[in-house]
Amino acid sequence: MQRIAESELIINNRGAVYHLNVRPDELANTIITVGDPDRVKEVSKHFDKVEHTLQHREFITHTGYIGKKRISVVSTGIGPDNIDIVVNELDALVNIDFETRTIKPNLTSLHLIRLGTSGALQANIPVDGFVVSTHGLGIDNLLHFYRHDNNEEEKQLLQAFITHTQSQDSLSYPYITGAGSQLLKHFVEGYHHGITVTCPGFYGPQGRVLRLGLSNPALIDRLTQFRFGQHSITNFEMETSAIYGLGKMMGHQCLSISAIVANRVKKEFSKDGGAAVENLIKKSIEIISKI
Ligand code: R1P
Ligand code: URA
Repeated sequence: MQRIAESELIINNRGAVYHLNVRPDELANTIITVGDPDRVKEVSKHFDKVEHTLQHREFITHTGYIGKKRISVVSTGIGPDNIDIVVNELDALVNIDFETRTIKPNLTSLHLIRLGTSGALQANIPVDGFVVSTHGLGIDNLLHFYRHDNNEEEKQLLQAFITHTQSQDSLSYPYITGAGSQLLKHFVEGYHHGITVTCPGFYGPQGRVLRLGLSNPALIDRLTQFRFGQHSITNFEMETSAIYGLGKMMGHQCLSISAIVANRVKKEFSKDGGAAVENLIKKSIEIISKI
């Protein structure tokens, strides 16, 4: 079995993985990811017991229990580049033996559930509502650094998206990955479902104009208008496509759930985004603790 060199998988003096500063024994197999480091404690305050509290840079991890269910909550910071770090290190923690630096013969499939915020792209998805991402459609470029493939439905959806948005010339080639089906089925009542577009920025890439002009001002309306069979684009944010893409390639079950803080069609912003996120955490963690 090939040994993974010190320069490729960096393990610190504590025996913990480089960016997350987490050791294999300090991580649960059910992991909630949040963008905002301050949100970690808003999740772990629902734990009956917190076992481990760790931090390095913007990556805070709390691991504990709700009843008998062991759960970790990890902050990712913002964007697909941070997700590259977080998902690779979470996977290494369970699927690479840190002593021998070799891939374990029996791989572990994690449950990775993002609880984040997002902007809605449909008028009927209200501010303060919740969206579960059936697919992560990336207009960032992270997944193109990995060998990846799509099933037939994903290929057709992607082709329809490229034709509809005419996006292949000016943007990075889009990519798409479906949600983890074992998780998706648990989050139905009280959640809207739809395709989530992941952007490599909050302003220009999400069609926001402050002082700079946009290269493709029609893009945001085209996202709203896109249809493929029953599918439409409900929302956009900055992590889902990267979590779904990397997670699926590694054999993990991934789900991204967002509290809608902005509605870009109605030009509304939540009056209390903190309360919306708190409600999302309460409702979702109750379900997560029983899966
Ligand atoms: C932008 O404000 C951030 O909010 C959303 C986006 O994906 C991006 O990370 O998610 P979080 O609230 O989880 O950070
Ligand atoms: N997060 C985003 O990325 N976009 C929004 O509009 C709101 C939250």
